[in-house]
Amino acid sequence: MLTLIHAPNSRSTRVLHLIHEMGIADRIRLQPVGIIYRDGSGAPDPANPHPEGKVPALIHDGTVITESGAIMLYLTALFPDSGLAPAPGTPARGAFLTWLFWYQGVMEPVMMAAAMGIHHPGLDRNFRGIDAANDRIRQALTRGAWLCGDTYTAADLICSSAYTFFPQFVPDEPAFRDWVARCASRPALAQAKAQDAEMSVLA
Ligand SMILES: N[C@@H](CCC(=O)N[C@@H](CS)C(=O)NCC(=O)O)C(=O)O
Repeated sequence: MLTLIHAPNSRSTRVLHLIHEMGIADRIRLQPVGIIYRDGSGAPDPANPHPEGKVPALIHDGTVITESGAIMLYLTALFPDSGLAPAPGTPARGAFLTWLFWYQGVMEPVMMAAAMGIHHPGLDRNFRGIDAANDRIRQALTRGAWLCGDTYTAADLICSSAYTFFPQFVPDEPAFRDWVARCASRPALAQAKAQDAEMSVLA
């Protein structure tokens, strides 16, 4: 059995979005949990099996998978016909894996630091910064409409989510703005948000 540990309007909404993109909502049980939100509201939930009390977590027959990118990789591999990930062995697969790991290891920390106004030469040397991160995406968008080429994948979903959290970092350039807007207007995202809104009312 597959269970998504989820809190409405949080990082786990990205996984809920992916689930709708993949058309597998009927295969996954949702377990809403409480978390502490960025504004300090909310509370940790003793029923949350995530080892740090965070979301998202995916439980597959008792195995706990955490980290949004790892969950996306796990689900797209488990349901390979869903069309949200290039198949292993294809040229786009390398780009896909790169984007997922780059997002977790570089982009999200860089965005968080920039949003909080944290600057340190060591951080800049290791992670570069928001301009370098934007540049990587900019370069990819000169090669295709989406990060892995001509097809929308989970890489677009997760990388664009950072700009939804922090729209101030979207460069004022048509190709960039258009990519963010196309990612934000996916019907599956609207479905995930509607489900979140329903859950928030019930909470
Ligand atoms: N690196 C993790 C981050 C998970 C994370 O920080 N989730 C937030 C929700 S937006 C959370 O659960 N916060 C509650 C807490 O820190 O206690 C991922 O990408 O899945």
